[in-house]
Amino acid sequence: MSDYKSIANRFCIEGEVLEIAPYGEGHINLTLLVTTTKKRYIMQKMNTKVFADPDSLMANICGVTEHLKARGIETLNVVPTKDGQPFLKETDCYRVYDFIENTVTYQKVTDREVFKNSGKAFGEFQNYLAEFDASKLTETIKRFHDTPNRFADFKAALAEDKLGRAKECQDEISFILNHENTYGLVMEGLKDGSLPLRVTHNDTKLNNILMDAKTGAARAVIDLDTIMPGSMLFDFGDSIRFGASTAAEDEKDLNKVHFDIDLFKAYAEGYCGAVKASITPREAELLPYGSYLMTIECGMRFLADYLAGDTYFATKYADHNLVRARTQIRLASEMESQFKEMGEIIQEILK
Ligand code: ADP
Ligand code: GN1
Ligand code: MG
Repeated sequence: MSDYKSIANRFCIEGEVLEIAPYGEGHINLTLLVTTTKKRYIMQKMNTKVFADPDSLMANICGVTEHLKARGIETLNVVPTKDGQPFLKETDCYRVYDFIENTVTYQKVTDREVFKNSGKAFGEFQNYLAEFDASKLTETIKRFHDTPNRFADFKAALAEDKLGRAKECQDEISFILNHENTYGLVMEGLKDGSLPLRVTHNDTKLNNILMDAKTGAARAVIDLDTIMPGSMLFDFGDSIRFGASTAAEDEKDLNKVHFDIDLFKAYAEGYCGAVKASITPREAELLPYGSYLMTIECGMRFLADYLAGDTYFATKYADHNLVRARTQIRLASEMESQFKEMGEIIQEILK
């Protein structure tokens, strides 16, 4: 605590620090809740292994949050250091945000309406980003949702099999290998222009949005680290991957894990309602496939990290990444058999 306290005190925070404690369920940054005599803050040790250029990353965040604030939209408020910098850059990098009070994040959808609200909020967020000058953005992680490239990384981790773990997950490995011919569609569409390149959030899981604790309405989209050019299918798909499931991302009992098409519908109602004016027919057609793609991509990323010795995602126990990979594979395989029904839902909402 005392180290963290001295770090917190290098920022323009109000009051005396009373307590600093780990907070939230993020997989990438170390998130701490700082309580002072006056208010609360979120302090994060930034993951500079994942985000190698923290200066550009924070410039993106400052640019986007200023853009949103100018439009009266609630967003993260970056608390500067006492030297007037947007983050502390030493051996480790830290940043501080105001804690957005009276909000909650969900690790699992408990209420259809809340999920629909999150869809509306992510759709509206997409619209605000469309007004943002993309040339001001740095690509914080190259080829972030380039699924064929993620597949190449997966195969490299498998070939190395550093810890001899491949023998424990042969079925999961086969599933990922056997679906190779389904990975290219979005990247091909972006390349040949049949899908528009937009500015997207790229990490639209439900715990990256703060919902009002009383009303369940969306208050603020957070975790702005991966805002960069991408496809709308990434944002829609990643939300479905995480939220349209009957269980948490790391549920161990696979019998509890199912793709819930009614939750898909709830999210689609919120999201498509918000992007109706800008979504292209091809994007609309691919929303079901995009959901599958983001799910299987995440599954191969978890599995690759398991094979590589858990160096990327934060884990709480030895086979945490394998457990996560299994839920994603289960969901992807259930989605695959429901493309037709999902497509009909989208057409109905957009007509
Ligand atoms: P990661 O990149 O590791 O996912 P996030 O930025 O998403 O880190 O933060 C992790 C969690 O901390 C979020 O899911 C949310 O619950 C909480 N959180 C982050 N920023 C704030 C904030 N400004 N106010 C309230 N809660 C926050
Ligand atoms: C990570 O940062 P967080 O925990 O919101 C990851 C996402 C994955 C997600 C899986 C920068 O999201 O891409 O989909 O875990 N973020 C990064 O839960 O890799
Ligand atoms: Mg997060």
